[in-house]
This record gives sequence, C-alpha cells and structure tokens, in this order.
Amino acid sequence: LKMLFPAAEGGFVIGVTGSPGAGKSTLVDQLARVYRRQDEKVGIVAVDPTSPFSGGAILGDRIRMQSLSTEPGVFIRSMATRGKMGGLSAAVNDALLVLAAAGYKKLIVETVGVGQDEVDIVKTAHVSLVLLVPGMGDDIQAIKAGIMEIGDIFVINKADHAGLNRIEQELKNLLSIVSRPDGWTPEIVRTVATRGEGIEQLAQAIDRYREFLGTPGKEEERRLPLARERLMDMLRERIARELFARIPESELDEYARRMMDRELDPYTIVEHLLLRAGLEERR
Ligand SMILES: Nc1nc2c(ncn2[C@@H]2O[C@H](COP(=O)(O)OP(=O)(O)OP(=O)(O)O)[C@@H](O)[C@H]2O)c(=O)[nH]1
Ligand SMILES: [Mg+2]
Repeated sequence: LKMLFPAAEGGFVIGVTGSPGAGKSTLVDQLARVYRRQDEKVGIVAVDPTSPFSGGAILGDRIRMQSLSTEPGVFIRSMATRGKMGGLSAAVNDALLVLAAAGYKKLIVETVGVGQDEVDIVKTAHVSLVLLVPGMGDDIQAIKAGIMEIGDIFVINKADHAGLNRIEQELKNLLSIVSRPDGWTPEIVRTVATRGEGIEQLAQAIDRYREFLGTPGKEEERRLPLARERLMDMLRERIARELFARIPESELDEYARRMMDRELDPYTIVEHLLLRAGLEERR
C-alpha cells in the first residue's frame, strides 16, 4: 500500500447510497457503462450488509452486475460490513487505493445508507450520490436524519413510478433550508436505471461537481479535513492494537472482576493499564 499510494493519484471516487432496493446496483451498472464508452476503467466496490445467516457478503450485487463483471476494464469487488480489522471504511479505502493504482480511475462505491460505517464511506468519496425513489414517504425522513448533509447530487431513481413530483418537491423544500458551507447547491437528477434513462445527465452532473471541486481552494476545503480524519482513524486503530497487544486478556478479566466487586474504580484501572503499557507517564 505504501508503494502504491503515489500511483493512486487521479482516482475519482463516487459514493452511491440509498435505501435497500432503491436501484443502486442497477444505477452503478449503467453509470459504469457510460464511463466505459468514454474509455475509462471502472472499479466498483459494493459494500454488502453482512448476512445474519452466512456471516459473509451477500452475492446479490455481483449477480445483479453480472453482465458487467465479464467486461474488460471493469473490476467489481464485494465487501462485507462486519469483521473488518480497523473498520470497514479503512478496508474500502485500501481497496480503492489498489484499484486506482491499477489504473481504474473511476471508482464507484455502493453502500446501503444505514449505519455510521456507510455514512463514513460515502463521506470520504469525492462526490456523494444519494438515491431516493418516489412513493417512499419515510425515505425522506431517514434522509433528513442522516445522509441529507452528505448528498452532493440527489438521484430520484425509479422515475417511472408514481409520486415523482411529490418527492422532488419534498426534496427541494429540504434542500432550500440547508445551505452548504462550500456554496454548492446539490443537483437533482431523475433516472430510470433499468432503462438507462437519465444516466448521461447524471454523469454530466458528476462532471459539474468535479469541476466545482477543481475551483481553487474548494478541493482542499473538502479533502483536507477528510485526510486528517483518515490519519486520525489509522492512528486510533494502531494505538488501540498496540495497547491491547501489551495487556493480557487475563489481566483485563481480573480488573473487570475487581471493578464489578467495587474493589477498584474504572478510572484508576485505566490509569494503571495505560501506565503499564507505557502510554502514560507516572505522576
Ligand atoms: N421500475 C424501476 N425499477 C427499477 C429501477 N431501478 C432499479 N429497479 C429495480 O429495483 C430492484 C432493486 O434494484 P437494485 O439495483 O438491486 O437495488 P439496490 O439499491 O442495489 O438494492 P440493495 O443493494 O439490495 O440495497 C430491481 O428489481 C431493479 O430491477 C427503475 O428505475 N425503475
Ligand atoms: Mg445493490
């Protein structure tokens, strides 16, 4: 990863999020086709919710995007949401780094828009697409609660369904009350992913946002805090790993028991453990 890092320059990450079944995979498939026509190599990382039954990634996305998976110039990888050392977004970031270094400069990440992990992933993308579908009143509520802030472009997919104007109006109302610090006004694009309608327009909206990011100062304004956050995450993970490597499980159990018996308070225990691991100075 260290060696690949410089070669990963120029990778442009497109995050796609939305409720289960909103049409994300279908849309990603179509968008990848648009990029293939422009002769761009496309890397796709689909973050599958971990199945409670198999404990692994559901293969649904790969099956749905099967038509693409045999296409040269397209690489598809599914990742499960749980059990990733150092967190899911770290694992996704690493995968994107490898893909970008291998020349896949258009990178698409699909995640279901629930949970902090997903929000983190989409946040680190260069551009974030939030998918909505008509006729889901609750959907917009959920959006309001979490992912409203992260959408650079809102896609109303399944525009062939009833209720299109209603959801668009609701979305416009919501967008009119939030003003972004960077001055960007999120665009709204209508698509029918199954028929490939609106996908060219979506690609153009993405290009416009990319141009906006290219205006002096903007990219840095957005990317710098994210780079900092990424560093902090990696440090946090590394420090925790180092720390736990120095504290035997049995000792943790023993301290937990003494805490439970009110023999020792947790504040003192934490100080002891940090001191023992050499991460705190004796006072
Ligand atoms: N009518 C209509 N159906 C669509 C459209 N886009 C996708 N679908 C259908 O919606 C269903 C779900 O599509 P997916 O692309 O699998 O949705 P997803 O958001 O990736 O689903 P998860 O990954 O399971 O969260 C499929 O049956 C698609 O064929 C659309 O624009 N119009
Ligand atoms: Mg999907």
